[in-house]
Amino acid sequence: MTKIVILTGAGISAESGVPTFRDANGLWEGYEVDEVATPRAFHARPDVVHAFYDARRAALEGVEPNPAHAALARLERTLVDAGHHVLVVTQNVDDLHERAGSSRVLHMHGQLRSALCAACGERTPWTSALAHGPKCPVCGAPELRPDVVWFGEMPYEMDRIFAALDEADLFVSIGTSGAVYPAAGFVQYAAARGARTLELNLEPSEGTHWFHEARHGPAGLLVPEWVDQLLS
Ligand code: BV8
Repeated sequence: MTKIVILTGAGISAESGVPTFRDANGLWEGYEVDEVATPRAFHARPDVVHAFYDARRAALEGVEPNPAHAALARLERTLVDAGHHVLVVTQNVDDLHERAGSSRVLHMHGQLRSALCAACGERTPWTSALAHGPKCPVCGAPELRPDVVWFGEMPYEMDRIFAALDEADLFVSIGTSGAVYPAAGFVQYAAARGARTLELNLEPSEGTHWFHEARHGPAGLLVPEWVDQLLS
């Protein structure tokens, strides 16, 4: 039985038309992290932070999964049916993995299509804007925030992620710059516990030297190629 953990970042959604963070014309070009992706920013300027996430949530209406997402869904279907384990740990807040058919997906940095109530802590599926202060459907407080993990906040599902990394035979990192922790440290953690590690990225990431193997090119080409190779 084989256990595979796949970490994905903004690069896997780039060919779907979802902007990455640190590429040219990336999200951080238009905004400073400190303006839109910290609790302090939300407390100081909730309007600016809501506008940033409302625009990204709305943009999800116009994008589709690409061949990289589809290949990972095919990998999960084929291997899980054969009794193996496949887990996608995504830093992305889009729902393209799920829309492509992946079901074993952990969103460690949260999701755009979910609203978190700062008053009662309940989550509600959400596809429209939050800036106008809608009431929490559970407790009624007008305290809904984007259900995403900002800098300085604890990423979600860390226990399940480290449990999967402890057992992984193969750790694959797709479309991430390796700039943000704790995700950027997963490769070292997995390798130290005996996993083979592979990077599939447009260009060498900040942590590329930690990988046993690295292939560089667009995910839409590299990921289907790798899945075909693995399944053959
Ligand atoms: C935490 C929110 C602890 C949602 C995001 C110093 C050292 C170590 C750590 C730190 C430090 N100082 C501060 C920290 C902690 C900090 C951190 O790592 N800072 C960095 C900047 C140094 N981390 C945190 O704060 C995390 N929390 O540590 O909590 C804690 C402990 C106790 C109690 C409480 C807390 C929280 C991190 C999460 C922050 N939230 N996003 C959203 O807005 O989306 S991070 C943001 O950047 C995204 O979520 C994304 O996941 C993340 C990384 O970006 P990537 O996905 O890699 O995207 P990027 O644009 O960078 O790269 C794209 C890549 O794709 C590129 O390499 C490109 O070449 C490639 N590519 C492009 N096109 C393609 C492609 N590849 C293939 N095909 C293509 N077509």
